[in-house]
Amino acid sequence: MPYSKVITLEQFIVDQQSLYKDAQGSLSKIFRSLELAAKVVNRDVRKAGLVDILGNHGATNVQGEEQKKLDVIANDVFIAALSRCGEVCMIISEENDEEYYVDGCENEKYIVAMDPLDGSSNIDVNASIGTIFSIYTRKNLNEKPKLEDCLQKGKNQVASGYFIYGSSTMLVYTTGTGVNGFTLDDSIQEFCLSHPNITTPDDGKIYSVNEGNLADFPDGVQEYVQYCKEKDKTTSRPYSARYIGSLIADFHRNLLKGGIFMYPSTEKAPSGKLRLMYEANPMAFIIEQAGGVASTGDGRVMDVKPEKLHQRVPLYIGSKNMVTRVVAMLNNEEVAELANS
Ligand code: AHM
Ligand code: MG
Repeated sequence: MPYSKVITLEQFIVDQQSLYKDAQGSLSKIFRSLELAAKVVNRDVRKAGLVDILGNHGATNVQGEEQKKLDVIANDVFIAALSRCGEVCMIISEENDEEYYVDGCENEKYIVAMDPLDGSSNIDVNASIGTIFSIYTRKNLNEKPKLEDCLQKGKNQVASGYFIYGSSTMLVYTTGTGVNGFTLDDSIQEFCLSHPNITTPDDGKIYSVNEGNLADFPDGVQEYVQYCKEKDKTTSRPYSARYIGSLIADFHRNLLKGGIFMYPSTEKAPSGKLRLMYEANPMAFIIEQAGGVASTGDGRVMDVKPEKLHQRVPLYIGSKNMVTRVVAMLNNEEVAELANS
């Protein structure tokens, strides 16, 4: 394609901004910071095998999980970039115990929640990993920012997205008017629009779940997994099982091709593993904007009122008819005849 036809992320954001008469460019500045940080992390991920930045950092994060060196690097890089943009008053991160207040920005309205390096168990084996982010606004600008400002329902998100450091590096994001994907052109170091207006199929043929835990899943989920494996020509079953253990990579594939990702509750982890603020909500905003569904099994993910920063929720996310079916099975409800689900 001639480069005159290429739309860079920067240009795309400027064009979008001109659609809103009151836009002041604050969100664009935040996106520029996120983009810069992602390029730095991408560079480090690409050379991770070459320099001594692989392996464990030796510390554990607030959830008792081992932090990898790259987790720490990514966390620092994103916090530094977002702090510098002058538009963000608070940052909450999967890697930080507490909320982080940006110096000199206590009057700003934006809050960023992030998982700076999701899928970190995949770092050492060269599989896709990524950064997930979501952006909120503070409700009461007359007061200083405080923890409660962060504990908002996902439906209040102003924007959410993820960078995936995969066979190519991509940004996929939404500001509530559809979902667009940009691929990093390494030669010019620009994210270029490559996947405009992403929509996800209502029916998919892929299911993604850590089946090793099957015996601990709720009965309805076990039944659904069995359903996915049954032979049935009219619904194109059995479906394909695809699970890499990196939410971003599993989600991204299913978003484009159609499918369902599940991280159910288990006896040991009644709320599942994934975090509401850093993983479930941002992905839920994207999937809903792409025509899919995100449920905790008990209701819409984006309707859950967070009670604490690192709260976990069970997650069923992806193609509309697939998620609807597993949620019905979970709740012992009659499954309506859905086209190919
Ligand atoms: P992380 O944020 O510490 O990397 O953990 C989250 C990851 C998700 O990316 C992935 O979906 C999940 O953990 C995989 O968990 P499991 O190994 O239990 O299947
Ligand atoms: Mg994560």
